[in-house]
Amino acid sequence: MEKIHPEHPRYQSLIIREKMAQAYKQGILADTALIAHGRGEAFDYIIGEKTSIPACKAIQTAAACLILAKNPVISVNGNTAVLASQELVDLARILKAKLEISLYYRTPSRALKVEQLLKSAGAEEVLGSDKDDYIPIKGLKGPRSRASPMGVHKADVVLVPLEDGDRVEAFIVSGKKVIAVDLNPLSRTSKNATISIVDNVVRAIPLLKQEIENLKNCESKQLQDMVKEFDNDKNLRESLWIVQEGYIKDVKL
Ligand code: PTJ
Repeated sequence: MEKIHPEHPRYQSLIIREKMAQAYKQGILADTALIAHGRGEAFDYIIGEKTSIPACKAIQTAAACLILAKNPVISVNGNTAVLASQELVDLARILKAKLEISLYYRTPSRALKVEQLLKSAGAEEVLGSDKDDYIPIKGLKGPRSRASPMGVHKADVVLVPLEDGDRVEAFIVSGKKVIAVDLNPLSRTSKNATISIVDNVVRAIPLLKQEIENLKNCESKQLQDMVKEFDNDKNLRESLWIVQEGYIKDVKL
């Protein structure tokens, strides 16, 4: 591997790319995970690799929603485990939320490796391992329908960084609130979620943690109003506008 210099203008992005490549070689990631990451990188590049104002608004609302939740569950796939396991474990601890492995391309070996990553980041309990019982999520088929009876099935709020659109739809149909983190404001995940954070998980999860600390002593009524007033479609339109602006401002016609 060639050394990446900290002076490189896209240093962080290249370091993350390298981390993903290593995780793929270690068998933590599915092969298509790198394609998914590349799509995320493309959107991130266009928005200037920083958290936008609409994303901040969505993060604040998500924090309020998670504080109000009775049974919050954080769903963890391969990409998010590699990019943010420590932050997800911290978030679960602060919220008393459950961590549940959910793999689109599930194999016993990948499930075990994701579990080990979360445990080495300090997680005491990780649901969704191969030892766990499971009940299929209604409306989904195959290994990705798998869900722990103690996890998302019981959840009122599910945090899903990098989720598949079908699962989000199934959660919404079953009456849960879904908080998504997806750099693509046009994805089915973003469009169907209750609150969509259009930002990179590496920035969004630490900001979410910080915002939960900021809001945790607020009155429930204030938090409820924040969630009620949030308009996800409007917020997504604002994020999309930023994607278009990012593109236009860099092209000299
Ligand atoms: O670990 P598994 O088996 O569950 O597989 C995970 C992947 C990501 C491979 C699987 O869920 C998948 O195929 O995802 P998609 O349908 O390609 O969607 C990935 C979405 O995440 C795209 O809309 C990307 O723009 C977005 N994305 C990628 N990297 C990031 C991201 N969003 C936020 N932060 C990122 N770092």
